Amino acid sequence: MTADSALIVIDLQVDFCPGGLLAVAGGDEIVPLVNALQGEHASVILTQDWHPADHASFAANHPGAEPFSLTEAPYGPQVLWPVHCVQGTPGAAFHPDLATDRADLVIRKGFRPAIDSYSAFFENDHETPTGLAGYLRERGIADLTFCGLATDFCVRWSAVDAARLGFRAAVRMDACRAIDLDGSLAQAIEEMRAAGVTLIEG
Ligand code: VGL
Ligand code: ZN
Repeated sequence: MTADSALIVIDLQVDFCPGGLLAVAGGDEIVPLVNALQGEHASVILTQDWHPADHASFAANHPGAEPFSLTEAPYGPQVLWPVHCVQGTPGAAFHPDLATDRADLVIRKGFRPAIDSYSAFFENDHETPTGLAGYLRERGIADLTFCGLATDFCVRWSAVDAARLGFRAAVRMDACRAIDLDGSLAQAIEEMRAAGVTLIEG
């Protein structure tokens, strides 16, 4: 363990686990490993997908649109999701078995109604910052390991942005699970590698 290393646990929330509103297959299986990995890092940071009910990423807020269809948002293509992780609902809570006591920071994202936020660093316009990069730099944390849900959306964008911002970025693939929508997992792997993210199979 180095003093400048952080484990960043992405969106390990009830709605992304089996039984939830946007369930990722096997999402709950990673919880014990994620808990164990916390002991290998000086700092632990959790992200929490945290949408208002009128969020623009919900298919239900676009009359006639099907969940998992694509729309053109002002900032680019956007998948329309089933309603999920609505602020204050049980589905937005962390998985009940996730250890949260060691977290130094919980960063919420996706709270602006008009824009989605996959990455822990930027909203989906790729320019509105969440503040996480500044937090890490001020603390001198340079070495980031990502895990959580989902590999091909929020983990992918977080890790790619981290590498582009100059952090050392690794993903523990065995502590992630994917949605895999139209080849999105293969594309995510290719993009993370191209950005210089280290993929650890565990
Ligand atoms: C996520 C879709 C919508 C994720 C969040 O955490 O990967 N995916 N919101
Ligand atoms: Zn979301």
